[in-house]
Amino acid sequence: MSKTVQQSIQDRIASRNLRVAVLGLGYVGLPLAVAFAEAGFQVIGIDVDEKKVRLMNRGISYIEDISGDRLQPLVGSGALRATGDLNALDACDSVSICVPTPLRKTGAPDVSHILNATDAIARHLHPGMIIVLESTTYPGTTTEVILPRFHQEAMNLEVGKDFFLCFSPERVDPGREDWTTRNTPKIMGGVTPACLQVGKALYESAIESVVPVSSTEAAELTKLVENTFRAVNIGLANEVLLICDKLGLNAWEVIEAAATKPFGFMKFLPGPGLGGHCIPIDPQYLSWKLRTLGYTARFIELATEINTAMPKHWVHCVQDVLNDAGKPLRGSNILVVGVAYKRDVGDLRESPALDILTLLRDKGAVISYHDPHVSAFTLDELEMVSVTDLEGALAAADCVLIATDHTSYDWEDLYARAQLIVDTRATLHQEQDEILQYSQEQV
Ligand code: SAJ
Repeated sequence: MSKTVQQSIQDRIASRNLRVAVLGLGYVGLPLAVAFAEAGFQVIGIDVDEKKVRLMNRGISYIEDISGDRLQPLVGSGALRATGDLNALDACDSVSICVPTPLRKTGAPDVSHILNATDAIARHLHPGMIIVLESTTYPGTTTEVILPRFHQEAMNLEVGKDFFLCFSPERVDPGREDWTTRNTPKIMGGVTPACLQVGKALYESAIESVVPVSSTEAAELTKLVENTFRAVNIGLANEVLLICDKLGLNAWEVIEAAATKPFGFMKFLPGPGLGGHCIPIDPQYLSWKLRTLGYTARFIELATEINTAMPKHWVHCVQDVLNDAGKPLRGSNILVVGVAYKRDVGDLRESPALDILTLLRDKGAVISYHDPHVSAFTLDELEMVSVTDLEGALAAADCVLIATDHTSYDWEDLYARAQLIVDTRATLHQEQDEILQYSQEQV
């Protein structure tokens, strides 16, 4: 009896006789392509960005998680190559989709990159193909958006029998060394049980632990719950700050004290707001989907309301400390220290520091910034360049606002040089063992 398509593809996975494609070679796709190549597969990376394709084919890594020493041998041996040509999908047996899923200006999901990838794959869909969507998206995308396009293009092929369709959310935290693509447990959901079996067999060959769930919707929601959990708890930490302001207490002292409880508490800290390409975005995918079903995800809406109001809160703090010193905000020199969305990265995406700078500028302040990881950027057509003389800038500033607590700063020295400080990260507090009583003007 001839083998079923599933048996045949699983045998080829076991013998590494499978041509694997990764579509989208960013901070998710490149490490995944390397993981499959290191597991013994022939891998082709596909990206519309010809610069990424060129660098990868020269064995030059543009992603901090992957060193050139790891990439070069894989490219040199031919195990891994990159192309911009989507027709390469014709010769591929599996394709993992790792494309961006941002928000539109309206706040609705932008799945255009997923649609482009889907249409390209549909044109090359053939028996035995495994398709795994990794991009974070709302529950239902795989079965309501991707699957119908495959059926339109290839009516004769049946999902779960002739081809296999799964969702497996990415869990890459750029710059992290302890949890990598290979050792971070990977959720996997299939459109059918056979899809799950095949997708799990493929990913288990390159990733240490694959956690099956009952459907692609469950897998899609799992990822959104992970990051919504963070956004809501960060929102709570920010509300604790607002509560402490009302009570004349220090939020960091209270939260650090609560964190001494060895069980039943997880520490999140107040800050300038919510930045990054994941945490501010992913919950909006979930709340949007629920709104289409006539349900309001109140925790998400409330956390969003609090987190997005934090930049305005901190600008009011600047106005208050200047006012106490008899200075108007208008015309005052305000130096923002750290603009990246979190410490020790150079990523500006959704950074609340940008909102703070815009609010300060709109109120007539003379703004400048320093960030060792961000040399320059454009703020609404205004070219911003990091000051080079930090000491001089600290002395010249009427007020310093600390937005990002890069570990390279000497906070004690910075505090000594600044006239007035608004510290959205309570940096000095983090450096000292015991919990110190802070007067409010230092926060
Ligand atoms: N933030 C706070 N207070 C906190 C923690 C974070 O204000 O207690 C702010 C950060 O400054 C930043 C934003 O929230 O602006 C997001 O910070 P994050 O630590 O969540 O970092 P991300 O955005 O890089 O989140 C990624 C996510 N990884 C994936 O989606 C695969 C997230 O799930 C990880 O938990 C997180 O990294 C991590 O733990 O580093």
